[in-house]
Amino acid sequence: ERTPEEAQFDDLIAADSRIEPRDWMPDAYRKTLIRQISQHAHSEIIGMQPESNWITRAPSLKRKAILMAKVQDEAGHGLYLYSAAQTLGITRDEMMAQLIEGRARYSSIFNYPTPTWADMGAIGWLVDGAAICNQVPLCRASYGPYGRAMVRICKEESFHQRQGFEILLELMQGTDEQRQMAQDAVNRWYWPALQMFGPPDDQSPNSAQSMAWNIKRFSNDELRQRFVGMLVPQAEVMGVTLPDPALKWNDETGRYDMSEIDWTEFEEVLAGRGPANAERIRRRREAHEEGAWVREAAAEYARKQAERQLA
Ligand code: FAQ
Repeated sequence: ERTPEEAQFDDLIAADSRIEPRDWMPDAYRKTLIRQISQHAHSEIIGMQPESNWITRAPSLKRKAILMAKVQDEAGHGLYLYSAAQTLGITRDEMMAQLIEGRARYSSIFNYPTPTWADMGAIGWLVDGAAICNQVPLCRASYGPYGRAMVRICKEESFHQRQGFEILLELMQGTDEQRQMAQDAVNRWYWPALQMFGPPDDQSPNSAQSMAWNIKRFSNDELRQRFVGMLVPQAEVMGVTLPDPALKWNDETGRYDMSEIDWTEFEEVLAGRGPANAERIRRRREAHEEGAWVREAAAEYARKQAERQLA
């Protein structure tokens, strides 16, 4: 027998309505949202590092300004998402502790280095492109604060994707060396970008329940297919080759055939053994420690303001 609260929750989900922070929700729903939203927030924050690495070295003042604005947008996304997670009863401090102590997940994609300027193009085109494919359906996620945060985030990610495309397009119209640099960056980012969508459907422990709760709307493999479908015509426009000789539209299945993804690499990165995992966490921890005085000053200011209001 369901309690009235349970029945109300089930009815809201069945009607494809929204669950708000004040509503009763099952513990497992709350837990899965805290897991996904905090991982997402951490990804935005850790995701600032591979690109901020290039702000001082971007090839022109215009490119510096654009890149700085993009990295700042990612910080904003992280903050909305931490706020959305906080409505579920976890504190910012708890989430930050999980991240800097290496106990939290964040997207595998941010554990790869950015050795050339073309990496800024490949990240915008492929990483932000994958982010959009994954996140547009999340605008309809059943949890209100998460879905609403996604709307603005997706608008900004679309702009990021275009700026990445434009960087690569310009390189592809340049010298042989520039074309080679762009192709090399696409070669390095393509497979990790496909891994962003998560494990194959038959190995995705969270998918079925998250879809039943209207958090996820499409499976990991469905979104991966949609992403490849978006890339193929754009790659043609730029003249870059997607590094998969088996990639081909299959009329019979109505899907792209593709080579097997290297899931061992994905597992290694998730286990903390990717090329830049240690560096990303170390840098995040240092930034947190260096920022202690800002947090202390803000807390002291808030305390004084509250005192003044009482007086
Ligand atoms: N990396 O059962 P599933 C961005 C974990 S975009 C690391 O399929 P689920 C924008 C998964 O957490 C990137 N871990 O899980 C930007 C689970 O582990 P757990 C962030 C991964 O949740 C661009 C386990 O594997 N976007 O930041 C990954 O149903 C440029 C089993 O997997 C989001 O977070 C992975 N790639 O589906 C910023 C989107 N894939 O928790 C800066 C929101 C899977 O049980 C610069 N998240 N895992 O220990 C989602 O849509 C989902 O959480 C999925 C995974 C699709 C990522």
